[in-house]
Amino acid sequence: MATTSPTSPWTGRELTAILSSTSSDSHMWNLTYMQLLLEEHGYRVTNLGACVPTEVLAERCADDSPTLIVISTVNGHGHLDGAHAVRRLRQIPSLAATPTVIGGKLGIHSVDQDEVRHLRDAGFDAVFGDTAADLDEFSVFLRDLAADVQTTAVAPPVLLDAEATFTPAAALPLPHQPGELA
Ligand code: B12
Repeated sequence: MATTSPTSPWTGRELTAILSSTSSDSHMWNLTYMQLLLEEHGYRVTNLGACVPTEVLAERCADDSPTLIVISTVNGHGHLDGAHAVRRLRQIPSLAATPTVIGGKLGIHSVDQDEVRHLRDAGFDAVFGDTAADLDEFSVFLRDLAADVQTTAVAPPVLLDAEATFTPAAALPLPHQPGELA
């Protein structure tokens, strides 16, 4: 089914997301799930897949300048690999403020507040766990972000007074009279 991404009449920006696993994580169904969720929210998703080297993630994000970067991880190393990845992303000036989140099974404990704090300190804007409540919170985050993007006006479009300023090409004086160059 063809889908269109919402764009803002003010910014003309499309909602795009880069979705990636961490460098060590080989699980894939989490990525498929997150891709579908993001698409439901109107994002055009580039899914980089599993075991993505940090430099590949950084390069792709720098090239694409996405609206949002989402790291999904479940193998238990996310609190370490994720922190490493986001520190690298934040070193790139154009990605310093790009909304970037991580979620899934971040360690081997259900929710470890030390890990969450560590990931926030490393540079993530939001950190989510693996429960249904986390998915709900993430959906709220996505809606808020879409609303922000839609209302961040670069400049309102200036509507010209068409009748006063528009001169049809046919009414402009020709540089040469017809037949003059013949
Ligand atoms: C299938 C599977 C595998 C397959 C993966 C095949 C594939 N191509 O994907 C194989 C056999 C390869 C595998 C390997 C390993 N696995 Co495995 N695997 C599983 C299993 C059984 C199911 C995972 C799955 O597909 N779930 C379906 C998806 C849709 O759900 P999900 O992954 O949980 O994602 C949800 C949430 O996490 C959350 N979420 C995820 N990302 C994000 C992001 C955001 C922003 C948000 C909001 C939410 C969110 O939302 C998703 C939808 O609900 C789980 C156990 C389980 N029942 O979960 C273990 C499990 C994930 N594996 C585990 C482990 C340890 C491993 C190995 C390290 C084992 C080993 N010693 O080799 C390796 C990993 C190696 C590596 N380099 O990563 C552990 C992780 C331990 C932990 N974190 O506490 C688990 C939990 C099993 C266990 N109970 O011990 N595994």
